[in-house]
Amino acid sequence: MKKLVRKLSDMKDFYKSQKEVLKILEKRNPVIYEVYETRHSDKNGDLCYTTTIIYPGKIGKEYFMTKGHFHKNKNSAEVYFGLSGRGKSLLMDKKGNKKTVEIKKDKIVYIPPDFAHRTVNTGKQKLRFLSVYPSDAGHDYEAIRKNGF
Ligand code: PAN
Ligand code: ZN
Repeated sequence: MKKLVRKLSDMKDFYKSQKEVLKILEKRNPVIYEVYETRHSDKNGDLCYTTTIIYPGKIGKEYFMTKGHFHKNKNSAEVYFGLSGRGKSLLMDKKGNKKTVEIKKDKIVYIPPDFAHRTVNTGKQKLRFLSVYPSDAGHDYEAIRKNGF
């Protein structure tokens, strides 16, 4: 299993208020989320699964959230399964059509192929969810970093 920690300094561009980001970074560098990934191989047909933990909190008016990405391989769908906490998954296709889906304990969120996805912790507790996706899906963060949701 691989552990990834995303602190505010790792994702400053992803937040709207740069003023707020810099103000917080002057004093501290909070952990926004952690990802625990299990990958058996990168082969087509194999699956990857991860647990994401998003901490509660806000940067200005925006809640703590994941960076968000499209899958590089456009044919790759994904399933999220809520473990604890409360939040929203934001989905968006290449034409800009958007959908917001609630995520909480025991709730399944289906992410269709070629939909960007970001998850936001709107609650007071940690938001934890499991995700399952093709091992060769790949992650493309650039479009979201530049244009947001
Ligand atoms: C998830 C995400 C995870 C972190 O496993 O990768 O929640 O979000 P970011 O990758 O946007 O930082 C997933 O959607 N995998 O494909
Ligand atoms: Zn994904």
